[in-house]
Amino acid sequence: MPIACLTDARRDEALGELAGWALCREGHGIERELRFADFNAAFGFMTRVALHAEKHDHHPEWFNVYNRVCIVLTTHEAGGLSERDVEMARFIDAIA
Ligand code: HBI
Repeated sequence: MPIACLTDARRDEALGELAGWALCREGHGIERELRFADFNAAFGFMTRVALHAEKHDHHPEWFNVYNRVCIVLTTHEAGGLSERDVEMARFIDAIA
């Protein structure tokens, strides 16, 4: 089942709900940088996201150095942003 790309209107609506996220990749992705108390806290966060990603078959593109985690969400199969990215961003915001 192909994954639909968000319409521009839905993308803008979703971004309005996702404080801290910004468009990237020429509008095909969203990104956020998170900072934690230390590396352990950052890695614990990444572990929770990883389990969620596996459960939902939707995985972040991310970079971690010490307490900093930089995340990009995009949907390769849709060639841009999909509802899966919105759902993953909401989950990340809820546990960050
Ligand atoms: N994760 N972010 C993201 N985007 C995808 O398109 C994607 C994924 N995880 C697994 C997945 N697609 C599979 O359905 C295959 O397309 C790799």
